[in-house]
Amino acid sequence: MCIFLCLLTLLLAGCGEPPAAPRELNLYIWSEYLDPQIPANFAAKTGIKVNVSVYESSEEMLAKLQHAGGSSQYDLAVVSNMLVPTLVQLKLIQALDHSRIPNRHNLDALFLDPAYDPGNHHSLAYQWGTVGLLYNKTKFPDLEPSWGVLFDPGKQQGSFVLIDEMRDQLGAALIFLGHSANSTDPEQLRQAGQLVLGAKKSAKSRGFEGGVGGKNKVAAGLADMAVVWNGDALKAIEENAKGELAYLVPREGSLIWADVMVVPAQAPSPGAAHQFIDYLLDAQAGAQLSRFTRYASPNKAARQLLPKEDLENPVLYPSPEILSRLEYQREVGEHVRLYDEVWTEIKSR
Ligand code: N2P
Repeated sequence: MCIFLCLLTLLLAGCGEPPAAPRELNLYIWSEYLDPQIPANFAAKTGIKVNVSVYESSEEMLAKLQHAGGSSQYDLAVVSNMLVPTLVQLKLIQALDHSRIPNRHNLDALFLDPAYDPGNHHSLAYQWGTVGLLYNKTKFPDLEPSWGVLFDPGKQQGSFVLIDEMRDQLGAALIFLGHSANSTDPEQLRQAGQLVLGAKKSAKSRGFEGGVGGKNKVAAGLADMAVVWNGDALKAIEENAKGELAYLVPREGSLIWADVMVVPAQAPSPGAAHQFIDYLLDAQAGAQLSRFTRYASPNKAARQLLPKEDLENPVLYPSPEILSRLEYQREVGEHVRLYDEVWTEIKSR
């Protein structure tokens, strides 16, 4: 009997192997960008616990990966697609093992083999969206749909928050001036910098906020408008019981961006990271993700499970008219130094 019980115990314990170490996955991601139920479901399915750390700007994320040990601390990061070439060049992320991510086929063709990451060697799409203005439409029912409400002192109407995201805020100014948001012309960038500095110094300015900060200020009534991303705007619009808030893409145009999943170079558990990437690319999980983030899904299988109201909501999925005014945000290679200089100058004055 004893022998039988002992054998059974050994068998159940995995033939006497020491119990497996608790499996964990450290994720680094923008704030308010993951339904907490998703990691809970993933843990129930796989036994892997997801520890979520958040950031509010690409600048903060890059500094963490580059100088603060982030590339050996995190297993998975969700970052702007435009930063992928830089992260590869700086050897901060590793190649993905596609054989462990069969659900990658759920992605829309648009996000497969993209220019920022040929062959998707290092990244797979997470969500995509636009840059625009969240504003109080009760106070400003006829708000001019123009970046001029920030950049033209004659057109400023209410108090505003600028976005603490270098490429997005300078991109908006470049577009207002009629230039490309990916300009590498030093003179155009200087002009854009002057505009942003002027906006910062305006009596109507409520300063810079990273990530969800601007939408939180508008939602709390601490500012009349803010430069934000559409999903965060939609969350604020839907949470505002009085229906006072709206989102617009200025008539001069704006930026369209995508965020992607990457595995940091020295990730402690790259296997778990691949498992979670594959889980997030599942149709059900992908639909759940976009229902929570209020951003558009790059996952065509997931989109089939999303409510019609979401797919037809132009804040979430820009209409062809809006799309025609949007410019894809691209990386600018070594010219990013120009952006950094102009941005540092604005922030320090
Ligand atoms: C969600 C932030 C979206 C990231 N709070 C924009 N790239």
